[in-house]
Amino acid sequence: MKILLTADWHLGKVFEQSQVNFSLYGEHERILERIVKIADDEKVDAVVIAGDIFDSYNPPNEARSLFNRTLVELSQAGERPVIVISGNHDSPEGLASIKPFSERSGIFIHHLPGVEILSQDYRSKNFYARSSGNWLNIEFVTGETVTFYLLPYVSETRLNESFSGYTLFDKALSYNEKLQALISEPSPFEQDHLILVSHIFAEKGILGGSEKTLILGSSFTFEVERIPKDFSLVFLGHLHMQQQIDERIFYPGSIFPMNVREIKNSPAKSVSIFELHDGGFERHIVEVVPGDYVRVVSLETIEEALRLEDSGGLIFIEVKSPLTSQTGLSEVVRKFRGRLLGITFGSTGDFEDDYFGQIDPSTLTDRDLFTEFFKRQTGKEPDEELVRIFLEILNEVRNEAG
Ligand SMILES: [Mn+2]
Repeated sequence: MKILLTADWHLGKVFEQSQVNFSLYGEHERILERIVKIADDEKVDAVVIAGDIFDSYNPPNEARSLFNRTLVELSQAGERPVIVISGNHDSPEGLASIKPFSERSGIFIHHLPGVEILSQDYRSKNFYARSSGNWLNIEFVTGETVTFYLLPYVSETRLNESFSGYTLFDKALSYNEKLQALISEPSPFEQDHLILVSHIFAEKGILGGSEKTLILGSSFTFEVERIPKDFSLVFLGHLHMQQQIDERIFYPGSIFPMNVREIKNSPAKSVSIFELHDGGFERHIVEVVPGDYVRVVSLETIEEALRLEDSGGLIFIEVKSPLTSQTGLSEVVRKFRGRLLGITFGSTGDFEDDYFGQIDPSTLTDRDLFTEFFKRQTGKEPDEELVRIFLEILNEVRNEAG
């Protein structure tokens, strides 16, 4: 059995710190087409998408359409199971809104733990799927069976809500212990392969550079020794660098670098393909973005940018001197039209001293938090009117929430 693993699509994303507001939509569209082609060429039996489908709770409509279209293509008219969980960037209810249609097309979305995955069993020519709580069991006509334990990202508050009255939950348990209790329940199915799918920051994992901090109760990471040995494979989303944590735990990484630091850390992006057989598996990765397609160049002056060789890919330019020539800038913008992710002057576009990494956000005022966030997203200071409107809306929301 062959499974394609991907995660962290972040559809609807605008490249961070890009003063030119570079939307990644066009890139995403091409990459997802490539992923569909890889799934078909490799003849994979199932596809798993491990969270952060969208970049925000309210993604643009074009991002939603792209997601829906891609799901339909991946599912091969309901003959290939496609499994989706929500990540910390996804609105669980937003993802769940297509469930009434998707579950009748062999597309299985798990948006919150504790909610039943399927409202009814699903049968196609190729496979039979049924669920029990967070467990999804798939039996192929070849006789091979796989059970997934799907653990979508969930905040501690939401976790406590979805399990109020659940005897497993001792309120005094830490978040790490609660997740461990959940995944330690025995599978109600019989299967050849048992796979855990989640969206979490595993201990020892390496950050790509644009992941939003996950606070798991009092800790930032999930201790991987808590994962029961019964799982032969663990498929994770959240970390944007493709990596293997130990012999059975894998992150496929994001499908595109989303800020300067991620380009510097790992410009190449891929999906992972697992071939499962009796007593083991093999994995190989297939590139969806080559390492030389996206680059950051650091220059002394804007004039140097005009002499740069054009590689045909995307470029982020950091100019060390301040902007002196408006004409030079327009010429650079013209030269790289459609492929200039951003350009900074007088400093690097990369926040070497990660503001949020060094300061406890809870000690900041709403104004400072918003200003920092805005600078991070757009590379410039918000104007006073925007800050005022933001604070006004924030107060309204707080008052409504009572
Ligand atoms: Mn992510």
